[in-house]
Amino acid sequence: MEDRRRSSCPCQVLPRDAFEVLAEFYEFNEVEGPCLAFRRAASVLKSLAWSVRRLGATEGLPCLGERSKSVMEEILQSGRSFEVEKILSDERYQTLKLFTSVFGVGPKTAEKWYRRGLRSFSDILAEPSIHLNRMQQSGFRHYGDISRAVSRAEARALGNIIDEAVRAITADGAAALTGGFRRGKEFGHDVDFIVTTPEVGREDRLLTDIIESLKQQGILLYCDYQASTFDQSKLPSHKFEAMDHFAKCFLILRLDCSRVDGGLNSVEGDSRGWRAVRVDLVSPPVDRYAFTLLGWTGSRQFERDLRRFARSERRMLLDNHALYDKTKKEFLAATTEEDIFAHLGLEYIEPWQRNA
Ligand code: 8DG
Ligand code: MN
Ligand code: MN
Repeated sequence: MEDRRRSSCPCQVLPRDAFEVLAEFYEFNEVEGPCLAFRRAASVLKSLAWSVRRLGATEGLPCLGERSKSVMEEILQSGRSFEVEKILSDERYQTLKLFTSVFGVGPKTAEKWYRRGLRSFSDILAEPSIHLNRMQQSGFRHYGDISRAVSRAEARALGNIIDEAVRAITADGAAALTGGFRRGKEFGHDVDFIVTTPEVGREDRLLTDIIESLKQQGILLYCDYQASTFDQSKLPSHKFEAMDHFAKCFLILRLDCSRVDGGLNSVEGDSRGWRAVRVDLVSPPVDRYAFTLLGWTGSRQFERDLRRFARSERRMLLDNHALYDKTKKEFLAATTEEDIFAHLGLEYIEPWQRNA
């Protein structure tokens, strides 16, 4: 055993990747505690400027519990983790991972299909009793394109398309890039924008008008529009929930090669002349713009940590809609992200520093 370990390539798996696998395993099994713990551990390692070579070096780092440490120790010693390898070779894990990689397929649907004995995409597509909803149909149709990363040049081209659409509708409207690209990432799984108009109450219409314009241009491949359910009298949510209540839409757009400097980030796409890309748009009332910008810039882990800090250190509730001071029993207004950090008694944190 020892010999085999020593002769194998060291560090086959990075502790961070191992934690991601473990987190996902628990997510598939709907066990939230360890799932979040491993996510947090992965995120702490990601934030380090150095790679861990000795367990001792991790002393003083937050969020590394006993289990994370023992997995890390095994990996540092042998280059692998028995538990992670077991998960990776597990048929159920592999199948759920494959199924949830389709747009519109969450862990519950994936589990249902797995239980029915389905193991591959062709199994699903050949099964007559399976009804795919519209989102899943698009997910399969554009699977190759939307599983491929979106480049910064493609995000910029989409920014121009959304910007043009907004300006054609209202001269004082604006579109702002958010999500991973605002944090400086070079690649993303989608492109996220906030669209606004200075006129409070006009934002719902703005979004439906943009969708109409994209349809007219013949580039709307899929659209899931959700009208606003925002209620300004409600306190910010205690729980971290990724979903917010503003008008928003989850789209698949057709991006033509000719619009992208340097071409598309796809091999077939270039010969076809276009590729499909996932785009998210959210349209808050302008007085909530700063909260939405902060919320949609992410990362999800950063948002979770910031909300936890607000609650436990400041007795304040923060979400994508508002900031509420429980001591003063009042909402704190903000027109910029700087205002929100100031209310929280924090120095401004640049988007590129929010990649937790
Ligand atoms: P990526 O696309 O490059 O993979 O990374 P990302 O840009 O950080 O992730 P994302 O999944 O696009 O989410 C961006 C932010 O948007 C993230 O912090 C969570 C946030 N978000 C909300 N509300 C909602 C919502 O209702 N749906 C989705 N999909 N994301 C939301 O705040
Ligand atoms: Mn994104
Ligand atoms: Mn998104």
